[in-house]
Order: sequence, then structure tokens, then C-alpha cells
Amino acid sequence: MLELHQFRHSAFCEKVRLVLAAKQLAYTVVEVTPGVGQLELYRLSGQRQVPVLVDGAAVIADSSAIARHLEALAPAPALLPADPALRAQVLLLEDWADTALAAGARLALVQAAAADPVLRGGLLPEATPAPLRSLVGALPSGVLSGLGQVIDHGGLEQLRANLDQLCALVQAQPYLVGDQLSLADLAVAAQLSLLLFPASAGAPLAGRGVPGLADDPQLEPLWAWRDRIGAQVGRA
Ligand SMILES: N[C@@H](CCC(=O)N[C@@H](CS)C(=O)NCC(=O)O)C(=O)O
Repeated sequence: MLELHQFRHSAFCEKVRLVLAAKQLAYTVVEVTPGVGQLELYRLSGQRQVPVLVDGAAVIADSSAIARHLEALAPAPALLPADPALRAQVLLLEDWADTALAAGARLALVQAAAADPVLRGGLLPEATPAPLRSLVGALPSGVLSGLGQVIDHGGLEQLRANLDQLCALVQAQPYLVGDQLSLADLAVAAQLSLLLFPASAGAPLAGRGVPGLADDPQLEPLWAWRDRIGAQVGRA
């Protein structure tokens, strides 16, 4: 049985859940407690980040390494095209989603959460101890917004420009690369879930997102595409 060690609202964990869903693989979830749970994770995997997948004797960290493992374990449906040029495009987009898009989305979310206590509390990993959870909800909004501004070197503007490009792309074609679902779609869709939480995020996050992006009618086709990709693999 596959076992996924995760934070529920981590986009990298969502990427792995989308891959597992696409391949219709059954798995169990272990919610990692921030701090103490990450020490256990370190003992298990030699590093402290989620996601980690345990498959029998194999312990795999990093969403991209996990996606490769699952591709070998369950080759159908193929999420990496056999054609070398298409495959290269998928891997480049996966890396872009995991780095630049992830950084931009995280920045936008931190700023939005600074102004929104519900978002802030809801975002904490499921296993967060109650005292820490109430502390984070109670932090004055100025503390976090100051932080967001210091680390934003044009990141939000670039994020917006990139979302506009993605939106144009998904209006022109159903999938980001070629004419089939690939790991590129899943990696991008997973990061978008930080900007507008999908139904699978559950209350209170589902349907909430970053003001100015999640509620911008111009980006509506992008959110609809993200939901369609989720629905296609059976994750609403
Ligand atoms: N490159 C990794 C990134 C994973 C990652 O950034 N995980 C975050 C959660 S979204 C984490 O575990 N943060 C806790 C920490 O760094 O202590 C992947 O693709 O899996």
C-alpha cells in the first residue's frame, strides 16, 4: 500500500495527489505535524519536507521524484509523453510550476493571508496543534503583510503576467502540452490551488483565494481549466 506523508494544503502534496488520482492508485495519508512530525519525517526520509511517499521499502521525497516513481509503477495513463520534444516541454513546465510559479503563488497567498484571518487559520497543516493554530489566527495583520512586502521583488507582477499567459494558453488548447493530459497540467493545476482553493480543500478554504486573482473575471477561464483538470482525474 502506498502511504503519502503530507500537509493537506501544500501545493506540492496536491501535485502528488493529482498524479495518484490520474493513475487511480489507492493510498493512505499521514498528516505531518509541523515541527515534531518533521523530525519523524527526517528519520524516515533524510529530509524534513513534504511530500514523502512510502512504497514498501522505498521512501521517496520530492514531488517530482515521486511523480517519476509513480510513472514507473503505473505507466497508464502516461503522464510523460514518449515523444522527446513533448516530453521535454512537459518537464520544463513541471520545473517552472515547481519553482517560479510556486514562489509567486506562495508570495501572493502570504500577502492575502496577512489580511484575512480565516485564510490564515485554514492554511495551517491539518495536524497543527491547537495552541499554535490559535496563535497564528490571532497574529496582527501588519506582522505578516510587512514580511510579504519585504520579499516581493516584482514577484506579484510577474505572477500576474504569467497567469495571463496561462489563461491565453488554456483558452487555445485543452492541455498545456500536446493533446493529452500530462504532468505539466497537474503540476500547474496544483500550484494554482494556492490562489483559488478547489472544493477538495474543504471548509473553510474551498472557494476562497487571493483577492484580485481568484475573483478576477479575466482569469475565469484559467480557474475553469484548473477545475476541469481536477475533475478529469476525479479530484473535484
Ligand atoms: N521540491 C519539493 C518542495 C516541497 C516543499 O516545499 N514542501 C514544503 C511544503 S509546501 C515543506 O515541507 N515545508 C516545510 C519545511 O520546509 O520545513 C517538492 O517538489 O516536493
